[in-house]
Amino acid sequence: MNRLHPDTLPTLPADVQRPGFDRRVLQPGIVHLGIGAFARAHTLPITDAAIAATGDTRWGVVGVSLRQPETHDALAPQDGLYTLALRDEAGTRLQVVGSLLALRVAPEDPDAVLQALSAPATRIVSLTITEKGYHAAPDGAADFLARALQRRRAAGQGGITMLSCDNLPSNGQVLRRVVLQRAAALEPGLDAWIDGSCSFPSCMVDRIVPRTTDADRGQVAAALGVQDAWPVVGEPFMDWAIEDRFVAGRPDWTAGGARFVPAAEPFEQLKLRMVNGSHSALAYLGALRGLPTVDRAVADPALRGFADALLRDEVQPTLPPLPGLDLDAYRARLLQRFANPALQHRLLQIAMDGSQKIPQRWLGTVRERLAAGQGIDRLALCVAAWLRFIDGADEQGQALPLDDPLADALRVARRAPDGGLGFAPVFGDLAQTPAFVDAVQRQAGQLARGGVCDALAVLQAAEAGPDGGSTGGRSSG
Ligand code: CS2
Repeated sequence: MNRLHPDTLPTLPADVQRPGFDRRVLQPGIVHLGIGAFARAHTLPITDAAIAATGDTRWGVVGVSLRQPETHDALAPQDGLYTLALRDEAGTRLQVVGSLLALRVAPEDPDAVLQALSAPATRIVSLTITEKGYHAAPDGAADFLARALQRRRAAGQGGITMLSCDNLPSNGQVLRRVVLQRAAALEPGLDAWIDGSCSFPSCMVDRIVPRTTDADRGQVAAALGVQDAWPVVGEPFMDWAIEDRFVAGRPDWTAGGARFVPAAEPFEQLKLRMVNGSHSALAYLGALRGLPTVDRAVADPALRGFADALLRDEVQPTLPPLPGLDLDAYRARLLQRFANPALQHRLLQIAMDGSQKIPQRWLGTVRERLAAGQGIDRLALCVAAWLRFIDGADEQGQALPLDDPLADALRVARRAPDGGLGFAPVFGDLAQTPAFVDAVQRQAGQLARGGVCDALAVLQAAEAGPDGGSTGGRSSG
């Protein structure tokens, strides 16, 4: 079978969307750090749409892998072309994405990465490096950025925009902090220059993108009639709310469905607490029950009911109002997205890196509710389920992998008398908050006695009780 390549584009079936621009005249204006599945299913196709709609050819993308060579090795023979497959129960829509012009692998050629970042044509550096990528250690993304900005400054170039697209609240501020910290360690005054000439807008990103499987590769090849070694699969839904603070221009991403907003934080809170918060809840509770995927978890009436009530009663009341947003409709649509049977999104993929995800997904909500004297029973069950997950086995005794940068420390913390609640990198001051500790211990006891099923049933019974349950703070009837 032929390979996907510019030369084989004309052979593709007519219903496969192709790049709507001439790739040969595209200039590299964006460097993307962390060119994994998410960026290739979200940021890049939206950039394709912007280039096609405006004819502005300054926004080709150089993709950088910070660790593994696989993406480079798979896409170099395809001249950067790859397929995005958007799937739901209605079917699959295929699109060949054209904005990825070149790939670099940091461990193989760090200088090529620095060259791309400091090239005069580079105006934006976007990042999807996951939650654990935001540190100022001398081998991470912040270090590459600081060293490239040092070169830019020395060469008399202007500033650039650095755009974090990771699932962190105020992700632009988080990125700014680690880049400035790294810069200050490199050269006195570099941090001040960066802060004065560059910008770090925050943004909220949303699209479910499961890890690509061999079965996905087989299906895409069968539909295309050519082999694509590195396609990516996602849901049709997409959202991207970006602060419009770009110091050296930007593509018109609205052409691909993005929106520019004065402040991203309310959108980030909404998305992290609703989408990611319930995702992680389903991941740990579902994995303990031995379920494989998100759609299977929400097909379970007790788990679906739990996720619905968690969002409605405990999460929604903490969210700031957003103009035109109907939270109940958002929640209903979210559960529908989770039910998408064509995604096969593994619970264990979401369960990864819990120590890096849980604070922004659950614990902000917990703190606000406790401060307002409100109940946290469902959030407490989520925390208890995560702690159980650390032990490494589901309720049938099947092994559950603990894939987390703090795995060893978590296993040690789990053996303490408080069962892990004193683990400061995750829980911080909450370990000294009796209302939190009591609520989690109660749910942990329930889990230990009767498992997930019983814990869900007890909460459900409390909700159905005469006082409408103990969680309080319902946003709507
Ligand atoms: C998921 C997210 O893996 C995870 O932790 O919760 O990747 C989620 O699918 C996306 O943020 C949805 O936008």
